Amino acid sequence: MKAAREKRLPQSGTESFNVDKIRRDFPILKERVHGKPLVYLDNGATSQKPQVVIDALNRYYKSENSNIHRGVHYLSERATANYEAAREKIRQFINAERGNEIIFVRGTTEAINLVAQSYGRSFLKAGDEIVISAMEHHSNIVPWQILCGQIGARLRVVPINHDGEFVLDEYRRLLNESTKLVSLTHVSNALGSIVPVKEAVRLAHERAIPVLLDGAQAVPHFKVDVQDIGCDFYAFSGHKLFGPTGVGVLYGKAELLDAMPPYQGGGDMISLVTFEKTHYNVLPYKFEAGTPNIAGGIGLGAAIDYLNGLNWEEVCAHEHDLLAYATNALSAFETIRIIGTAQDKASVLSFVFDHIHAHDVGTILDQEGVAIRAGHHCAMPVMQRFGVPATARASFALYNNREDVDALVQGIHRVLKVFS
Ligand code: C6P
Repeated sequence: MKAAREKRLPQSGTESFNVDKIRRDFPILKERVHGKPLVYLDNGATSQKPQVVIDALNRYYKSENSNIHRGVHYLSERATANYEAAREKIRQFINAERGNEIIFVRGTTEAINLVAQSYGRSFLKAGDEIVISAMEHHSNIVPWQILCGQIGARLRVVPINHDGEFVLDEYRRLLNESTKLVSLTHVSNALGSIVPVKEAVRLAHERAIPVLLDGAQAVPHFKVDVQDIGCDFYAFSGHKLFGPTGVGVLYGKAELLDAMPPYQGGGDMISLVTFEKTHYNVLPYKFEAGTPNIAGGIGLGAAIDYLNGLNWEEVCAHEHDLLAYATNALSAFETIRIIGTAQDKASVLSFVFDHIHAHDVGTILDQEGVAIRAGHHCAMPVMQRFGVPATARASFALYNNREDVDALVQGIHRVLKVFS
């Protein structure tokens, strides 16, 4: 059993990655919590922000604040230019073909709801099927259930195996002439499993089925190339990518976005309004009704600038090393069961004790300065699949180090002592 588990450990590490230098870029990491140094292992929920992002937000409000796309004055033109520059940075970051394929939204949740309500209500009908997987976040379940209720479509669910891996054969079997949309997570937030999305897209496209990918937990950990993957839509949140809250991205292929009706009506998404008829604006503005989160967009651009200064291969190797180190350490505890042992995993370590509730684990760790998440992680079907009410989840980011894992392990010893 132990040997089998060890075989699945990711290969460990990298020497050259300077995590100490990176840590200095994130001021919050110097904070103390309950008198102890902060050990932040809740990056799946939201990541911390480098000083350059905080500075960009301050700069915007201090010397650039203005509405965009509307004013003819200096500040408005400057804010518009910076906001649109951020869109271009995002385009390059995920290698989208065109800037008008990048829609600013509030986050992953809004991006998926946009596709469900705009694409789904226009192009799907009663009897059609939407395929998701058993490891989706609620944000990639509920919007489709709402759509199914509205139009009479049906949700089909690709199972996951005991390690928490996407079962490709079952997926292949589920695709049929009624399947009209596939929507999959790229990386599971509760298990860390990486879904073979390129192959999933290829199989769906053989049947001309469009694919949306939820990249909320993918983009902070490895380079994503939407053209290489071939997906039709890709959604992610700025706040998990070291950027501000309240801003995120929907990437969509221009020909699909063009064919879709607006999601919301209001300012900026129109080119002409009369009481008889409204002409909509061109992409991407057609989907950006109302004053957007301007500071958020600019802040996300600053986060991408920061990430562009790093070597992604080194980032991946470092996070791989941490995950392997933490997996090894937690595997040594007799009473801990790791939930999610996929071969291909990213930066998430979910675990349960056979006799201690995850919330108690989280509370005691917090007293030690260690921030993890405890609960169902907005992925209740994953908990049901593994027969647990909740897990404790440590999720790593590029600024975490082995000392953070050591602090987690110390904290777990404390948990065991309290419950002994
Ligand atoms: N998961 C977590 O702790 P928003 O809230 O829109 O930024 O992201 C929603 C979302 C969608 N998909 C996945 C895979 C996610 O992980 C999340 C957010 C957080 O795991 C908060 S529940």
